[in-house]
Amino acid sequence: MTTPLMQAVKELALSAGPLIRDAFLEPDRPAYSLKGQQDYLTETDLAVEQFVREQITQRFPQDGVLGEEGGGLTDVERLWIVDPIDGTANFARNIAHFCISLGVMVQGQLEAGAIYDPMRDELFLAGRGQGAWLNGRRLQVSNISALNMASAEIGWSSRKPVDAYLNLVSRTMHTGCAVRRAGSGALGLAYVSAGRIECYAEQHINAWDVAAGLLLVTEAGGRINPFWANDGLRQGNAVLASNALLADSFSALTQISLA
Ligand code: LIP
Repeated sequence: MTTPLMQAVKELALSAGPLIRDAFLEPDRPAYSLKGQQDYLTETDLAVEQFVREQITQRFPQDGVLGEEGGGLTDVERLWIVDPIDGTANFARNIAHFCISLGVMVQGQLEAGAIYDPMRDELFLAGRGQGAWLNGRRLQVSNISALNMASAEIGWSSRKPVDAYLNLVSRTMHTGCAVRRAGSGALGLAYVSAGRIECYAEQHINAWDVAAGLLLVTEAGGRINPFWANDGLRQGNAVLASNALLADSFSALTQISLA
């Protein structure tokens, strides 16, 4: 069953899709800029966030918006947590692995989330107590129970030291687990919910990268860390999302404690 909030987040994510896709396919696209080391920004990030904000303000004038590019107030009854393009580094470098991510939090609890990959036309949708879905098909995390059969994505950004990241990758690969880094935390979490990988971890990530993805993983039967603790909404936090069978093992490996 789809709730009105799931319907709203789905419609908004899908309506932003053509904006992102057309801009990506635009041959003379303006060059990107950097907000920091390896932290990319494009005009499309700004245009899509502006579009999403306008749609939310029109339809839900009472609601608040926290966006990656424009920030926003967070002490509101209902908050939309917006990443206009997650995987901007890929987008900027003509690598078709990115998405829009929208999560809706009501009184501090995630109620609905959508992640839309406009290049693959894949809509990941979840509602609290309503399950996780991909283009209308119900999702379930994988049932792989051995690390040496597993595949994990471990994200990195310049917000954390390189050695901490390399040590984590080394520890994980020494268990026989395959490690990837694809550059979009939101799609990484969506892939855990779809059973495509067993785990997504990152030593620091922001609320807009993970809001929708964390709900997808829990609604698909996976386990997550308490990302929202210690002011995760405003400061970001470490993130760990895993299938149920390997959650404790990945928690030990990543040293990120689970909820
Ligand atoms: C990105 C995340 C990725 C992280 C990057 C960046 P963006 O989000 O998806 O997991 O490693 O540093 O935060 O900037 O593409 O929205």
